[in-house]
Amino acid sequence: APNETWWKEAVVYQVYPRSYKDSNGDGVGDLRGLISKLDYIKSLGVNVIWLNPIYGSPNDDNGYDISDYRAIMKDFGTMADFDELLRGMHQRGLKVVLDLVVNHSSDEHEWFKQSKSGRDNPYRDYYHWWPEEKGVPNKRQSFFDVKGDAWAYDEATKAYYLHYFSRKQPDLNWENPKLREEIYSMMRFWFDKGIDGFRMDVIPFIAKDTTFPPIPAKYHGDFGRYYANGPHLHDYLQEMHREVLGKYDVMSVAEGAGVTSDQALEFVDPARKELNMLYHFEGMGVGNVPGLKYRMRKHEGYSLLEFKQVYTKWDKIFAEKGWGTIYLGNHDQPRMVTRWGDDRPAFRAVSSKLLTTFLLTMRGTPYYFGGDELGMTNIKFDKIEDYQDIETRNMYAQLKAEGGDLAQFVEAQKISGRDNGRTPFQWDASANAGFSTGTPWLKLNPNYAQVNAAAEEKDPNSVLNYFRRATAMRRQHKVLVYGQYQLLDAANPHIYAYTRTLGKERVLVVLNFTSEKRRWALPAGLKAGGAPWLNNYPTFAPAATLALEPWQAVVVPLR
Ligand code: ISL
Repeated sequence: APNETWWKEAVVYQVYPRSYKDSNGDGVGDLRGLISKLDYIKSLGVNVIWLNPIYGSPNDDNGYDISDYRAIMKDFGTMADFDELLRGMHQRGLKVVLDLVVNHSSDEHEWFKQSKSGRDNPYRDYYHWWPEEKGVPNKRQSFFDVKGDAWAYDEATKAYYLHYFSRKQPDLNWENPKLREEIYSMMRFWFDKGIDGFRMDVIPFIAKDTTFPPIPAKYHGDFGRYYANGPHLHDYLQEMHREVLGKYDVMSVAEGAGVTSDQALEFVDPARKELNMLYHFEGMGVGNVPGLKYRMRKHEGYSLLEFKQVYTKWDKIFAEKGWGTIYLGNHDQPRMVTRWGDDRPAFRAVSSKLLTTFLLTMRGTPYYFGGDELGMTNIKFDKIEDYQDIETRNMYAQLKAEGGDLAQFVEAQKISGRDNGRTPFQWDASANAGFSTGTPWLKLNPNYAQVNAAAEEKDPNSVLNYFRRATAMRRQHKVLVYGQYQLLDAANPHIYAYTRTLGKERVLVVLNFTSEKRRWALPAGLKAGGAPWLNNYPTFAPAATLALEPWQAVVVPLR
């Protein structure tokens, strides 16, 4: 296939360090804990590790509020620990991708302290300030602020500063070339240490129209879409490529918040020399309740037809140039099995395996969220006090102030709350699932007695061992990486089926996305040709009409 590169063939494994493994008993995962698990990670057959932010941070938003871009968060360890971690990963042939959070910093960053100290301070223009004599600035919505206002008033200098996220996350001013040079130099610092790439947090948001006009009506209050793709965004990304990315053999992936399918190639068309990949939000929007705030999602599920349409549409975008990504969960999302599969005991393992099959048989680089290889599920807290996440807490406070339906909100968070994907990793059946000897920063899912790595290690049919077979399969068959994707039976509301084709090699993927048995007739001209490469049930009988078990997933070569 043309333009082969390591990051297209990689399986990315996402580690949320806070919840992975605690080495010192303070209840917070750390780098030494992670170091102790590198052999486990290697055994999964993944190639790239993406770590959520590990930098100096007061943790208003679990590290997405950075006070020192060149230091390691105290809770996580030291720079010496990081160097050892990086060496340990490279020794095992694993590449390391860090989070780049440069739409905003922490308000405790030295730049902001300076910036805030006076209107004449040389760092003033590192952030977006609106002096009060210009009047009240046009409304911007803050995602994490109780009042929903992205402009916070600063009494001392009589001006407002912008923060799209919490008030402790002031937005950086990319119009300022000095700020941009600081960012590039910081990126070079990490690349010179030897890291292999960046995942770029809300990177489509960095560019702003600094006149801050009213938001055009066509956005219908959809701030995320308005915030994305501001003026000069692509100039900045091209400059970043010239100054940094183009000088190293590294990968880059944009968190594509607010980016539509029409805009995606502007980020990843190689001719433009910007980024390698982007992950879109359209898949995560499937099944959302339209018009409702607070990320309320339907409990009764989602439409598989819509799901298939979205992933098929996005595959097509990168069919000729650029490269896609595929994911079903991360630290901002519920656990994939709860959201897209069926997390009841009878179906948890089998539907986790089906989702794993989907992720590893689509074109585009899979981003697999740590813990999903065990089939970890949503925690579904009953009490709002159990949530630690600033998003959930603030949305609750806001709803309370508005006199909204709090009980409904708590129910909805059982599906959509971000802490569902952040509970500590379930290593074994001992106290605190072997995550920590102290009190974990977030409660563990009580199902760790059954769902844990040690138990699954011993069971050849576990979700864990299935994931290992799936990564091995993808490594072995380039058709699964580079092969063309063709959707079959588009109108079928229960079955997701497709072929992948590369030269003479052709393979069929059939996924029964329901908890019932289903029959599925192969389209005319297709004939299964041999033993399945992967199957989440013990048997598979090739026939003109397949008899599929609940959540059955098969990958079978075609003749
Ligand atoms: O913008 C959104 C909707 O259009 C949000 O979903 C937003 O894009 C998303 O929450 C951004 O997430 C990233 O940046 C946040 C951080 O809290 C998340 O953990 C991170 O993944 C702020 O840095």
